[in-house]
Amino acid sequence: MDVIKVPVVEEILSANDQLAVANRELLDANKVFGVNIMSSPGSGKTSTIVATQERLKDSLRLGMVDGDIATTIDADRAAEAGMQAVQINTGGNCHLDAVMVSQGIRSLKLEDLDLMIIENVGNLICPSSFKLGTHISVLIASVPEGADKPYKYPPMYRGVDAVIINKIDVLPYFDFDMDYFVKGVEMLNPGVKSFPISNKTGEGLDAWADWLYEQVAAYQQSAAE
Ligand SMILES: Nc1nc2c(ncn2[C@@H]2O[C@H](COP(=O)(O)OP(=O)(O)OP(=O)(O)O)[C@@H](O)[C@H]2O)c(=O)[nH]1
Ligand SMILES: [Mg+2]
Ligand SMILES: [Zn+2]
Repeated sequence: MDVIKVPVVEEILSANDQLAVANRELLDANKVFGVNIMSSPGSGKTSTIVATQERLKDSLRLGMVDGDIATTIDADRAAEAGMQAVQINTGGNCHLDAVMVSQGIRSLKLEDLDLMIIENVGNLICPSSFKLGTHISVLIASVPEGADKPYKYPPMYRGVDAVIINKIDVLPYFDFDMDYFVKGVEMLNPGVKSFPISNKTGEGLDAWADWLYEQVAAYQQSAAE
């Protein structure tokens, strides 16, 4: 009896992941470093992006793709700060996917950018499940949310390249156990870079912006070789 050979496809990419690869290729073709910023609503994504622009605008050209269910409030804030900005209204969808990001980055002038920051929809559950094609992803936690969030939303903390803990100016007013928070993050994502910051006082923002600048510089260096 003839043996029928069954073809084995080792890595089957979902439609989303295929588009994420295409997004990455488009960014790379333009030597643009992509960052996906995720957090729950109101943790300080837009504030941090605008503060990052203020610190890096003399050395890098920054763009922003903002995902929100409605309004252009956040993209307007970024544009006012001098960034190329595009707003994606997801029409009720609670995360960005690679299709939406593809449309977003195609409406930016990528040749005029070094760094493209995606502000994901405020949500601590599903954004982590959708690859977008960025080079790194960053999670922002904030003090008022409580120190137990890594334990309660572990997938969001697992894959990220950096964790920002924002609103440290309000630490005196909340029972936020920083050791407990750090322990949870470390358990899920050992050795991940973390940045305690305050957009209110500016504390910690230089360290974050310097680190991000180094990531972009290293990327552009390797792209030039
Ligand atoms: N005290 C304090 N307030 C902050 C800080 N950062 C941001 N905020 C405030 O927190 C609120 C939300 O900040 P945003 O930057 O809009 O947060 P976001 O994550 O972009 O919000 P969504 O896009 O709606 O999910 C605003 O009222 C900010 O002024 C901070 O470091 N300290
Ligand atoms: Mg925002
Ligand atoms: Zn969702």
